[in-house]
Amino acid sequence: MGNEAELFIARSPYVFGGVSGRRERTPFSILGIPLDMTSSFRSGYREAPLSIRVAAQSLEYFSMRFNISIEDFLYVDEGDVLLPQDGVPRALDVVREVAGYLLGSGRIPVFLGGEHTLTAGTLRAVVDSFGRSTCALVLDAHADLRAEYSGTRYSHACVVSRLLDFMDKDCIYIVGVRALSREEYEKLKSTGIRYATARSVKRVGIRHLASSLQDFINSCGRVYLSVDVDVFDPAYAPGVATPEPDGLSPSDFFDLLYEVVSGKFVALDVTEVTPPYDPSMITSILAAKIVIEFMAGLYPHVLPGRA
Ligand SMILES: [Mn+2]
Repeated sequence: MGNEAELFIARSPYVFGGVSGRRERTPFSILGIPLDMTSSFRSGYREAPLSIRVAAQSLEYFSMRFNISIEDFLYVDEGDVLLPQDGVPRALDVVREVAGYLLGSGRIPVFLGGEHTLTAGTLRAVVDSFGRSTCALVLDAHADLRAEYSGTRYSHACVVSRLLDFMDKDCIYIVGVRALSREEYEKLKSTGIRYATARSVKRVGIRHLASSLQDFINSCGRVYLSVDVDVFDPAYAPGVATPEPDGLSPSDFFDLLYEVVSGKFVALDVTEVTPPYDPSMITSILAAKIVIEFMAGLYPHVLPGRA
């Protein structure tokens, strides 16, 4: 990159899976965003981008689901955003600028969090690039609909409220939700944001949910996929800041991704991995698998002909 945005990126001595591809051969750019400022319970997100990069080394690059090997095209690991430490709004400005630079260069960014709050910066850059018809498909145990939490509007408990600052409620769909206050539940219903609870995912099944998501995606210009890994049951993803029982399984997620991924997807984030609470690394390994399957699923759709 040759831009002032580069001033806000620190190269990492470790790259995702130990390998970084050639820019002209891949549309994908991996960017670490070690934002770690507002956890309401336990923290350590700043270590997640590194941990996910290391975890990727244990995984195969061939996806059986998609019959695609990402080894054939790889990705560029850009490094980590250098975050200013004078508050979340300033950090989000920098995140927005760096994400905007990648999008402006035609890249498909894959953001490694960091706390979920970062989505308010990355998604803003995607809306800057692709306009107000951009949608957010959010996987999260939490509704994140509080106006503020612990005295700040920029808490990881307020992510969807911050998205509503610059997005239409019809452009948001939350999957896997199961942890929210009564006030958030009322707000979820009164705003009319579409959502599928973790319980309903199991009750109606992935195919039924996928067809509902397909209707949503059809109404969107572009789609941003935001995965807060606490959407998974803590049995599968214990290393998160705020674990919440009764969640999705990895199979639920990967089957859903298989059903809905299309050329409308323009970016991914994977947030809330908390390595100090993940001694077996299974949460980081799951996060790395999400990155690999996303790229494998999306790649055939981004070949020539993409609008
Ligand atoms: Mn969450």
